[in-house]
Amino acid sequence: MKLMYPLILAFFLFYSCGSPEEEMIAEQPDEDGSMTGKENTDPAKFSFRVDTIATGLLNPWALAFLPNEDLLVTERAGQIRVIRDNKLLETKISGVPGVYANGQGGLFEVILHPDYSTNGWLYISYSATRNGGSNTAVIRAKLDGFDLVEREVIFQALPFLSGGQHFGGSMEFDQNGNFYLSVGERGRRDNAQTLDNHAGKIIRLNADGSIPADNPFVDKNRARPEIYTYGNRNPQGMARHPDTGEIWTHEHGPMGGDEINIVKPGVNYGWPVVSYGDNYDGSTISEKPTAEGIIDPLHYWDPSIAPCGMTFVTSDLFSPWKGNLLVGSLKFRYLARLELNGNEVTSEEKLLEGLGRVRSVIEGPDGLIYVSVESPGMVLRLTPVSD
Ligand SMILES: [Ca+2]
Repeated sequence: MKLMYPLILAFFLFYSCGSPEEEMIAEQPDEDGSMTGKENTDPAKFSFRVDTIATGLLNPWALAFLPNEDLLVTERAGQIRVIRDNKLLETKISGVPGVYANGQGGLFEVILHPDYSTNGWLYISYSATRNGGSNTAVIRAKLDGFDLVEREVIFQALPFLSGGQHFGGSMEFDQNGNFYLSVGERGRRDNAQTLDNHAGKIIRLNADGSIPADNPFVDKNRARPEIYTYGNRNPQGMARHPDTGEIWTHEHGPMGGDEINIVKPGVNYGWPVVSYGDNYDGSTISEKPTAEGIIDPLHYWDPSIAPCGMTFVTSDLFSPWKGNLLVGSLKFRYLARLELNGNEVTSEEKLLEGLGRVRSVIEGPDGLIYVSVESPGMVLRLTPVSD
């Protein structure tokens, strides 16, 4: 339990003195892997330090660096906060759209357009509400100081539905400038298999919200033309592969069926026709986990980890992890480091165990890794330490 002691100690240090800058050394596990239960026999060993750079956040969700090095943090209830020089500023961003902050709904991600430095567009996903219902929406806007200006709703998932389940909300751009958004099936599983609604889908748009002419269902009767994939349950993580440029996503499955998939046009990912998981009451969803016409996940978690947030490691500072995939676990409160061989997940190591529900993970422009966690709400930074 070598890892846990410094982690717990750092927690108490933090709360007893209130400093935002408490540091600790999180050492790599013992050779036998007993601390982490990881299965890799040749672990990418090196030490890193964990700095707490902001605390007191309420359900922090996504992180995004601006070119001026300000770090934006969304809070689920509907605020965008700013961390500047490792300090959480009191002033909040104004002009954030009103959100349906109930259940799993609220303010989700903020990302920058790939050409942000020239066009200034930020993309913000959230659950919008109308007539007592809600569904996932995206605005784009520009920052003028602390104000969001030139706001445009570029997408609204339909229909508006009651309840607070499964909004998705993860966003990414591909290398051609196409925009992707995940929308959960809103707790109504059959939505995911019907193309007349946006729930349980990956959406693909041009950067201005218009519909790409080569989307797979643009010519199909009664299909929403924004749909790119279907049969998705509740994806809350999306990342562009640094070499292939493909968009990877993961999704919350039922009990024992969280998945990683690669986003491909027109594909049916199976929910709820097939799943590797079972219903939470133990009943069976599908006798077989695969079926003809449905693409198998490239990885699934059993037990479910409740994945949220995802990034590929590209930083030279983390060279032993280069090409790995980092995924947050809300349920088991750790950061998963997945080693890959092509599209195959070959091993998983658990990092940052026990600190909180890991909501998101990004690489900063400084090459360091930034993580947001809930309960307690804070932002952490991982820095390699040379021995
Ligand atoms: Ca599936």
